[in-house]
Amino acid sequence: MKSYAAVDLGASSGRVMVGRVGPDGLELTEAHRFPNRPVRVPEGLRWDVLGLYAGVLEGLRAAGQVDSVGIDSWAVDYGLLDADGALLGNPVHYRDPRTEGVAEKVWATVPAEELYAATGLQYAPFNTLYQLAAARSSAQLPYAKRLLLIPDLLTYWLTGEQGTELTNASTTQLIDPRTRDWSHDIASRLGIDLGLFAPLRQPGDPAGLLRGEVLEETGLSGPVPVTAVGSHDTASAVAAVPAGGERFAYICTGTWSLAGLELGAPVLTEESRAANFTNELGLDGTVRYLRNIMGLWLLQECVRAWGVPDLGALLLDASKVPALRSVVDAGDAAFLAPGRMPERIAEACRASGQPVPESPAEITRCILDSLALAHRRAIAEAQRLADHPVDVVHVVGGGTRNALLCQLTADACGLPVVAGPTEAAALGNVLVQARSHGLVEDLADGRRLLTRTQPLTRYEPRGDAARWDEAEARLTRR
Ligand code: ADP
Ligand code: LRH
Repeated sequence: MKSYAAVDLGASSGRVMVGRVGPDGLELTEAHRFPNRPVRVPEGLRWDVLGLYAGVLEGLRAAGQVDSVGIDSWAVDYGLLDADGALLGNPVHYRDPRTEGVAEKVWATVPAEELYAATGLQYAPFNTLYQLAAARSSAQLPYAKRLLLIPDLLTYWLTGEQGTELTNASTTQLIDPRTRDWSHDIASRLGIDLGLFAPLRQPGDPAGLLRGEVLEETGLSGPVPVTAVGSHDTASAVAAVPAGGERFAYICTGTWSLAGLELGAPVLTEESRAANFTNELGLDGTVRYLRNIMGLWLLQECVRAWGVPDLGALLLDASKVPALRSVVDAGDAAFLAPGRMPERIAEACRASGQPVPESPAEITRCILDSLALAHRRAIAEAQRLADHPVDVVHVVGGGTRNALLCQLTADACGLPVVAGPTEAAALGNVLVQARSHGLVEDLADGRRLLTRTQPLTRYEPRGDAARWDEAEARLTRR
């Protein structure tokens, strides 16, 4: 039996989970959970990365003696280090408005079509490439000698060793998904110095040992290795989709909904670009072909505005509101920024000539119907664009605790939904560590282990496709 600490930092909370893996099974327990609250300072929206690191240390102390540690987090964001290896300022949050209008300037040098053909990444204003273009005019960038993506930064603080883990590097928009290496051509045309990045690491590679000070602070006895995992949380979550075979779609539901397919090669067609599908890199040569949907962020922001303490009661009330009265485009980047979410949703309904939801239950229902609709659209389009049909949709992440969302997703997609595991990213993180110790053979073996050991719930579609078609038409005819 081996124990692995999986540090999983989502946009809404961080957790340190312990996975115990042996010949007969896998058991996951939570050692520590802490909120991840972005902070608004005069310069903009920032991550409290020192607070997160403190949460990681506290979590490792609570985890107790482990055989290895792995770290995954949300994508695209980074810290800059100076020549002494010290962090230059708080990492900028991907919802910070500094990238507004930047993409157009980038496209004047490398047209959007060429950028997609070379990197396979969907357009999102926060891709690291656009963040770096926005940072060019900052006073800080000239002092930066190293750029570490968030999980790599925390790994550096834990071990003193620097690297750039590949799955997360693929969200920078500076990686070629065919070669799975840096796109030197794109970087040089945009004046981005790839020397800022530490050498690439593959999931499973060693990433150093916990430093003496860290051992002291956490009460662990060394040596404790840190293992590079799929450090993009979505890469880890997809690795933990308990699917057999290839005919499955997945939705990683949390702050975001990431809906799509696992493929053996990227889809780089112009049609795919126009549909804004991304090709992020996964474990073992796989590609995550998916679309970003605003996800439960919409609900999180409303709950924050309402100060609702009991999500369960709100979801129960929402389940009694008539279905599909009003829907919004849950893929719309207009919902990216924080603030005024109930009003923004109401305004979107009014603008599309639909009834305006008013009570928290009505707005919640509108959000869940809209998410299910966006899930349906993403999965249907992904199958068509990749020519890869599926028979089942796997839902993983925090949204698996929302039975209404899972049922609506099954109804909207017209496919069975298998919900679970909830802590998929942590489980994917554990599986990669277990594999580097020879306890799991490959991706398929890890998935079989999860199917055997994790609680899963199945939702059958309740066939009313025409109602979903009609709701979709309300959004597309605008
Ligand atoms: P992230 O990793 O992006 O921080 P999570 O995967 O932890 O997100 O999912 C968080 C979301 O899960 C919350 O926004 C909430 O909507 C949902 N969730 C968490 N607990 C519950 C619950 N008890 N019932 C319903 N939904 C829940
Ligand atoms: C989910 C996630 C997603 C990215 C976003 C920035 O946590 O990593 O895959 O697109 O954060």
